[in-house]
Amino acid sequence: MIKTRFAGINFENPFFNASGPHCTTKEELDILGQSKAAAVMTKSCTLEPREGNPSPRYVDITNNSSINSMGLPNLGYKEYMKLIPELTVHNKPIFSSVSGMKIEDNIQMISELSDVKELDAIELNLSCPNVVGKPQVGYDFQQSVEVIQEVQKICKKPLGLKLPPYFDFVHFETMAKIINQSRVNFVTCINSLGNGLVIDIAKEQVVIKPKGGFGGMGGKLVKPFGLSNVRKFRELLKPEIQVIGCGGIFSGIDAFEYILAGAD
Ligand code: RRO
Repeated sequence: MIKTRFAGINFENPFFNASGPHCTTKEELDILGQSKAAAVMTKSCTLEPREGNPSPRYVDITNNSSINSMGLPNLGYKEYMKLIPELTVHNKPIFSSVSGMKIEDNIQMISELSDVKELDAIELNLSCPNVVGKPQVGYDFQQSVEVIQEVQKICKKPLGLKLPPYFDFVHFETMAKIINQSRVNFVTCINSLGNGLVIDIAKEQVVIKPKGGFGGMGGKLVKPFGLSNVRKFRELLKPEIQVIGCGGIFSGIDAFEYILAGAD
C-alpha cells in the first residue's frame, strides 16, 4: 500500500473520507475509525447544532453520482470537541471541518478546536453550496481573503481549505495567489458542484426537497473537475502547500488518476 505524509503526519495509506454526509454522528465516525481509512474527518460544524434541510435531501443517482442539499446538519462544534478525544481509540489522525455562518463563528470554533490536543488538523470549508441565503465563500475572493487572514492568526493546527470547483483559469490564479500569500498548509479539491438539478420523469418532480431541488453534485460525475482542480492548484500553489483530491474516487484507478494530477 502507498503511504503518504500529510500535514506533517505519516498516513498508512492515502485514503480518508471527505467531510460529507456520513461523518456527522459518533456512530458514523466510529465506522470510519474502524475502516481502513488512514484518517477520520468530521462533518463541517457550526457554532450551534443544526438539523439541516428537510428530507429527501441526499439521493444517489445513476453512474455512481449523487445530489445533496443536506444544509449542514451537525452536532455543533462543542460536541465534536468532546468526541475527538474519544475517536483516538482508532489510532489514526483526526481532522475537523469547520463551516461557520460568519467570520466570527469560524474564529471562535477554530480557536477552541486548536486547543484540542487530540486533533491533528483543521479544514475550513469555504464551499458549502446548500445554505439558503449564504453564498459559497470560495467564489467571493474578497471574503475569502478576509476569512483566511483572520483565521490564520488564531489557528494553532495545520490549516486547510475545502474549495469549491473552479472552472476558469483566472479564478484558479486569483485563489491560488490568495492561498500562496497565507499560511494555509493544504487545500481540498473539490466540494460538490453547486446547484445541479435532477428530475425524476416518472414522478415529474425533482428528487430532493430543499431549494426547489437544486443541490450539490458529487461522485463519478464530478471526477473530471476534481482532477482539473487538483492539477491546476498543484501547478499554481507553492510546493509546500499540499493538495487533497476529492470527488468520484471508487477504485485504485481513480485514486491513481488523482495522484498523477498531483494529489498528495
Ligand atoms: O451539508 C451540506 O449540505 C453540504 C456541505 Br456543508 C458541503 O460542504 N458540501 C455539500 O455538498 N453539502
